[in-house]
Amino acid sequence: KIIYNKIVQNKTEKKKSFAVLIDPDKVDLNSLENLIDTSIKASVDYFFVGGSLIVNNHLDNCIKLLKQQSNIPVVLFPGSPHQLSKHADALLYLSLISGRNPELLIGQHVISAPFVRESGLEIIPTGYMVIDGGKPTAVSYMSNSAPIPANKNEIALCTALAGEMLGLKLIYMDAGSGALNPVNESMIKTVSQNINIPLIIGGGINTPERAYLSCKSGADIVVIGNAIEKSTSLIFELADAIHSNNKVI
Ligand code: 1GP
Repeated sequence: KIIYNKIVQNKTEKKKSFAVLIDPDKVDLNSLENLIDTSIKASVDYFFVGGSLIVNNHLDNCIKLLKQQSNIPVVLFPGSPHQLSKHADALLYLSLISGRNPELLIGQHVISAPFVRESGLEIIPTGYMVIDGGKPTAVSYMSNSAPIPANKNEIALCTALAGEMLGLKLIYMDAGSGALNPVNESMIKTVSQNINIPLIIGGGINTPERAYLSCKSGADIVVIGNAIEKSTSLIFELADAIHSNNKVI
């Protein structure tokens, strides 16, 4: 449990982490080299790899390149059970606990269980919660279930608590890729102050300010995809904003 133990240790030490999200459908291998290089220089903590659809077959090649060119841990964040690669370090084993679609709570897990087990990946059981980010995103459409309203902190809290008590090891609150509004600070505070497992926040975080505030409110890991796809050099400012929390204790 190398990756998970590290995440827990960082939480205990109040160290905030930055995960760069890579959608293998959206990067070509040349721009990926540049992204890896920048991520190393900016001290990025994790690569998360996944997307709502993987329509090309870049997943394996993309992960192999990440592993060849850096020591940054590669964590799969799959949009479907087909998105598996034994070359990664760990798998966020997502159950969509904010939704009421049994397929995404347990159905797909049953079907893919033997393959997941065989992959040899470190499995991290994760309660995945989609929060309304102000516009329809791929995840709300693909999951066929409603997101948690952005102002319903108590629903988010009870969902996260239930996930923790069911034995899940991480909570990931996601406003959806390209969300207009990231998960708001008061919801992050409410949830983070009341659970013991690490909290991941993503979706619509496109400025260093937003990244900083998510951490300050209680996120342990901040995930950023879209903003980086638009400007690789933004990685430096985002990393500074996230890691600057580590100096304030
Ligand atoms: C989406 O949380 C991720 O699942 C990241 O979202 O692409 O908006 O950064 P962005």
